[in-house]
Amino acid sequence: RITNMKTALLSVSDKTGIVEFAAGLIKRGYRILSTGGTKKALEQAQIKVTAVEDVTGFPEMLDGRVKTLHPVIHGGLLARRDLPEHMAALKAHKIDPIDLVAVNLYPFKKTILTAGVTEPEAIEQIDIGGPSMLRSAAKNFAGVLPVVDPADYNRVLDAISNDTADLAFRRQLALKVFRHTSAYDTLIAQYLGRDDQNEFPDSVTLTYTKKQELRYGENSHQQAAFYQDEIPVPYSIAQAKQLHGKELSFNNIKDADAGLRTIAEFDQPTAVAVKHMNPCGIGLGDNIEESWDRAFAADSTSIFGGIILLNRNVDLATAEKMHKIFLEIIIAPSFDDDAYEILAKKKNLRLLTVDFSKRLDAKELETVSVMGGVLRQEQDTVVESADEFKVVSKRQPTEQELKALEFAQIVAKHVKSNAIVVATDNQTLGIGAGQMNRVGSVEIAINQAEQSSEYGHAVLSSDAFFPMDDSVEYAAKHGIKAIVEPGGSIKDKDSIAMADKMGVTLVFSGRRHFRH
Ligand code: 93A
Repeated sequence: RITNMKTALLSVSDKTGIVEFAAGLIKRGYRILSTGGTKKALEQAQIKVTAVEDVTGFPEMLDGRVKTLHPVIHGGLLARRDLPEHMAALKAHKIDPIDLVAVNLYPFKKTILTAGVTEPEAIEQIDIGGPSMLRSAAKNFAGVLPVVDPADYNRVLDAISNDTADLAFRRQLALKVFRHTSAYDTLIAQYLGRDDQNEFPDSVTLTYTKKQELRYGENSHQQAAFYQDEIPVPYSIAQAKQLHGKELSFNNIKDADAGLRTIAEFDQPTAVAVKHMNPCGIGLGDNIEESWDRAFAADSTSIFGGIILLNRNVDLATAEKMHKIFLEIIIAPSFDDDAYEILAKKKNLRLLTVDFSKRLDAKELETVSVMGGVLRQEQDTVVESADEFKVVSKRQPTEQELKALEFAQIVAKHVKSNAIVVATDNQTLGIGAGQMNRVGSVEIAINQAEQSSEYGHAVLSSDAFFPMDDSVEYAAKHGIKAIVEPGGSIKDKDSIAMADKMGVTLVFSGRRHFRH
């Protein structure tokens, strides 16, 4: 060693805690090397610092783009302390080993989240020297302490004092560094790829930050955590504001997500009730109370313990009705004070707000995991419209039936396949979800719907084609007058013939909407 002291190199954008850390290191026999801004901050606190440029013999150049990218720095970081040849090389080149590196990076994420930032401005905030030092130190953790997180400063000082900075401790710090630098680079790639025409490049690296640890996963014996996108998606359960109630569970989060996707389809006042990832009741109305009434009446059994989404401010009248039954979650754009007050009487009921004005970002890909990989796809954001429906039966739909067919088809998009939805033009009456045979879903949906006083106006929708004429036959025999399905089966003719035989309307939408 050129000096008989240990050396710490501090170069931080976020200066939180750096003065105390430097003081602590000096107390423990370190000398401090620093870059411009960090050096200045330390000197202002009367801490003795050596400039990196005095060690390298090279000034900071190119507006600071080259500050620490120098063999004197990286040699001091990367030399293996256990190899005499390495140590001899350092000596030959008059390089001092560096024993600790504390670096945090240019605030790239904060920069790209700033409104109106230009790409050149963002690019200037891509840190090169910082990650290089962190990676050198982390690769050589056996000899160097790599510190990326200000929250670790005290732990590190303690470990130095107590001589507990052993290999396991250093390895943990190194792991943290590589997690950090890879997330940092991933975000840069995401930013530069934000308008890439190639949605499916040869490799994808995704990065998320932990939002919260969950009490448990899908079941109580499974541990779990919730990670959120680095760049916040405003209309999402990740960005929902919880005003009241118990912490969201793993299943709550998935159900709420399914509900947010569903209710995003509707502009008029709408209430959606979700159970186990499926809507169990959806009501449209002229106001939110009417929408709630219809969603509740749609299936007043299943809604028990449900997740409720409303796309309008919740008023007192609606709140009083919701208060009467056991619900898990209510999500709305806002709550009137008196409405909130009555709902908040239930200690556990979760009340959340979401920014409905932002709705779905259709560009965002969906990722689902399978063993050994993930599947990515565009979201199913196609808007179903009766304008594109083709009537294939002799009987024509009435105006009201057509509206109901359109509504039912939109809902079917959000029901697990095989999905069958029986509905009027403003209310679901029966939903058959997740059955392995289509006619099974038809039976479930109709049996439920038949209990409704509105059943006389009900139509039926299917998320995928009928493989046989049995579904049309069952529906017609049970009083359904109009049916919509995508069409496209080799046995379409049988279904059309059955519709004509039974005197009901059959409409092809032309588009399948599986959801699993
Ligand atoms: O511009 S850089 O990519 N080039 C460098 O050589 C370099 N060395 C340190 N950025 C570099 N840094 C970064 O500067 C650190 O990661 C840290 O975020 C920041 C500290 O600069 P200052 O001490 O001048 O505030």
